[in-house]
Amino acid sequence: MNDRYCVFVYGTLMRGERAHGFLKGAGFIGEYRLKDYAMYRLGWYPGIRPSAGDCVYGEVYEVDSDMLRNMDEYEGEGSLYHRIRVPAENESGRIDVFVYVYAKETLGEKIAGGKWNEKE
Ligand code: PCA
Repeated sequence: MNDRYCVFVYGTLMRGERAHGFLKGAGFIGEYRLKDYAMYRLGWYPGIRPSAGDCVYGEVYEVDSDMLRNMDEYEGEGSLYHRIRVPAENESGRIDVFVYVYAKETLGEKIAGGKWNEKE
């Protein structure tokens, strides 16, 4: 299968973060933001949830179905996170992307700026 998918990543999958290796060979599309989502610290990784007026910043990559499957496994798709489709935007426009949204009830501290690599 050579299907391609756009994925918005905002945490450990981002460039320079510990799980970025899952995106080896993926095409970088650009920096994007998700409106009306907020980021929470869940320990060494973040999660996002719908939250009106908040914004989450991340990177969009184009991946194939094998990469997507590997990321689903790493993220615990279906239990820890749900992979859903949302619109992401930046200066050049709006695209539909997949994103991992936190699936559990317990939330950590909100990361007000919405950027995982500026969390400190
Ligand atoms: N990894 C995924 C979801 C949260 C995380 O740490 C990501 O970077 O988008």
